[in-house]
Amino acid sequence: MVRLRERYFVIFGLFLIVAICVVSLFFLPCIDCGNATRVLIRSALNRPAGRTLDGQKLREKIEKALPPPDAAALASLSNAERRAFIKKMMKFGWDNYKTYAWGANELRPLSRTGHSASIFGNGETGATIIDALDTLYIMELSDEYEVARRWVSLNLDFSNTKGELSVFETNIRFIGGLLSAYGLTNDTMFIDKARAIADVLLPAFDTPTGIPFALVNVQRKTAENWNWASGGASILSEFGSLQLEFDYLSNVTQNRIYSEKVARVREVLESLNKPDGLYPNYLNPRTGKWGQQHVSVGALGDSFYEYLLKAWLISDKRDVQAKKMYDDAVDALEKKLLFKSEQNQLWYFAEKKGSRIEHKMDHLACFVVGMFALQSKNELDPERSSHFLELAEKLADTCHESYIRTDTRIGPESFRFTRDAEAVAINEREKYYILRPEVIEGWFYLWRITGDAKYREWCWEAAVAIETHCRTAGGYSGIRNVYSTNVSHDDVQQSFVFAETFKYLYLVFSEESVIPLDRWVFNTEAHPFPVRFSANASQVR
Ligand code: DMJ
Repeated sequence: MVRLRERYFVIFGLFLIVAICVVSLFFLPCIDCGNATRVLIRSALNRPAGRTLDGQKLREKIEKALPPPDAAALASLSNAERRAFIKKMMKFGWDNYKTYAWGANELRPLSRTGHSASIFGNGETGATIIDALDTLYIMELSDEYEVARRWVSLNLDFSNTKGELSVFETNIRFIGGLLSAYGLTNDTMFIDKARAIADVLLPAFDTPTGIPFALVNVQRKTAENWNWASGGASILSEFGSLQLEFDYLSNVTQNRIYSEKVARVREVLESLNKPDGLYPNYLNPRTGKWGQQHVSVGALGDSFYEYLLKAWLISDKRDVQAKKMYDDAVDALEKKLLFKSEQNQLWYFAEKKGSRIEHKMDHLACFVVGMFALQSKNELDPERSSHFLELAEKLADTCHESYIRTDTRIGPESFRFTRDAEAVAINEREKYYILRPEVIEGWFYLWRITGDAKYREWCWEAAVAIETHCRTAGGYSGIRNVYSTNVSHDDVQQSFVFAETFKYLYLVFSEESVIPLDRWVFNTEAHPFPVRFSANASQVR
């Protein structure tokens, strides 16, 4: 009898110890959250009776529980090691895409499935593969490049795509990516693929003015504009960012049809009256009249300005009309939209809506840093050259401030300037980061052009922040709020992280002879094209 009671005591004691251990897991401090098992136990215990565990949420918790990289160890890496680290980032994102979303446009790294934004229409057209091709090649990830090339050769085909394709996105990512792969390798398969896609886009140009519509329906061969765009208007950054690709395509196919389309767009833009010298973001392709008077160097305007400068550069400075239009446009922008913050005199570009100035700068608008740096390097007039270098450096500093004023050390989608705020997001919906490149892109150009090590260091800090907060077990993801280190991932690995973000980072830690800026011009998706379209593979590195 006594023995039996002792046995009960021992069993009860053991049960108590196990129970205490399990319950104590709830009270450990959160810094110790890097243990997936504990998160699993917590989730399982939290599960309401009779309901299945929410797989998406659980996965998100496990991803969050990945141990952060050792910041001190990363800070002490040599340049060669940093370069190798960026290459590993590229490979990690790529391997996950290949494993979970091969052939889809993009990867959902938490759900581990394919993803397709509406800009790509409704088809499995491998946007990530095309956007990554040239970066894989430049990074000498040869096996990955060969697999990607094979997919393009056997599978890339837009003819079955349903729904509406964005003309701009298809041009900069697909035609741009394929032409750049051709420029780097001389592999003519890429030209055939690029031409087939460009032909799918041609119905967009059938408008009374020649200014293209934004969207093409591949099956119906019809085109239209975004229904949200000011009274059926086309968008400046979209129809203004076709020239580099279409001219290059005409050059390599010996078919003038593509350059004629973009020459017409240039002609119309040149002839229009510009209010105060500014280009509004909306233009009606039927009437040739400007729509809503919204001017910005961020979303809806950005790469139009970039392509004017780059059209001049890629022509080896022969396209003087492009340079004149560029000079006039940026002079007007500077005069009307460049401001300094009240607190610390940070320089920034605001936006204009009608007669109202909105003191907001987009992450996208930080691309002007790279544009002005590139301009300054190529300016024939020394005064203009140093003026635009100063502008580039001041704006680079502002974009840097937008990064270092967050808890994640990654900048938000848009940041504002008011009496109380400086280079920070105010609206909740402007706090996200979707793996965009523009800030790193600007620092890359300034590093190449000035040789000031500060820019390379800023790039490294951004790379470490991306690794810390955007890497999940299934690939890289955007985050919803850069002001919280308790990150919430948006579950999208954007294709441009391969085309742009990883490429610019890799180039920052490479020799200048890898894609030298006097021989290559990057399209707005960071796909390099040879100056005067004449380079070949031997000029890459
Ligand atoms: C890219 O597709 C291009 O850089 C484009 O010009 C703007 N948006 C994305 C990246 O942010």
